[in-house]
Amino acid sequence: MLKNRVILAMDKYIPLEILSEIESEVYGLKIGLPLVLDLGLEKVRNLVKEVNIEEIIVDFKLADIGYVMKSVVEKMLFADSFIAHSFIGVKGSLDELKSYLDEKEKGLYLVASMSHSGWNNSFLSYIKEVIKEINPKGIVIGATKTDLISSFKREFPSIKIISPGVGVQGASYGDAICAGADFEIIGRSIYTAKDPVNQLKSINKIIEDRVMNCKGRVPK
Ligand code: BMP
Repeated sequence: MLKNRVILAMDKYIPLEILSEIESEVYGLKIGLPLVLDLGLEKVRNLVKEVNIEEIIVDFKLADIGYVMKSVVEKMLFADSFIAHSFIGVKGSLDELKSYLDEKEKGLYLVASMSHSGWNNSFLSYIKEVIKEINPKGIVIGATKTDLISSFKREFPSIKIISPGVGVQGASYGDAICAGADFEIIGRSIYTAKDPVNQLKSINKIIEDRVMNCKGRVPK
């Protein structure tokens, strides 16, 4: 049985009863800014406390000076990891955030290439330099860019790739994993479904079937 490959993007409130049924079907839970603005930090913290999910990732896509990013994450240490942009550079920014998170034993993900069509890849070589220097736990690459996923996997084999853009945004379930991603981030296709639990189960089945058929092509 393939281990869970889905990170549920929670940008909207999902009741605890549903989350409890989902927890064994997902690898991670990604907390979005809209959810925190809707519920307030305290309610999000309490909700997260009640669920048993391997990795809780806070996704505010931090892009600021080190001091301010630290001031944000220190309020959310109930999470296991945090997502920041990489284009902001290292000195006085990501270097400070990374050492703070290391000290707290928390993970950092950096955005490498976004899923939407307007994302400009001209800065890719700079972004790779930043990734090399920071050596984050993982990177975010849109599932709509499978060639990039494969090339990053070859270049940074030990860095986890998490990939959004699946379902509503157009990529097919399993595409990113076949290209070398570790996890697919899926939000609306699950939480707007009439029956999110069964929808997630069907998605997991599709991913499992797809991965069985692409196995030989997954870059080592
Ligand atoms: P959905 O499956 O509903 O399209 O959600 C995708 C999730 O992934 C959202 O939380 C969004 O913030 C995030 N995301 C994305 O869509 N594209 C990116 O390039 C990076 C992201 O983090």
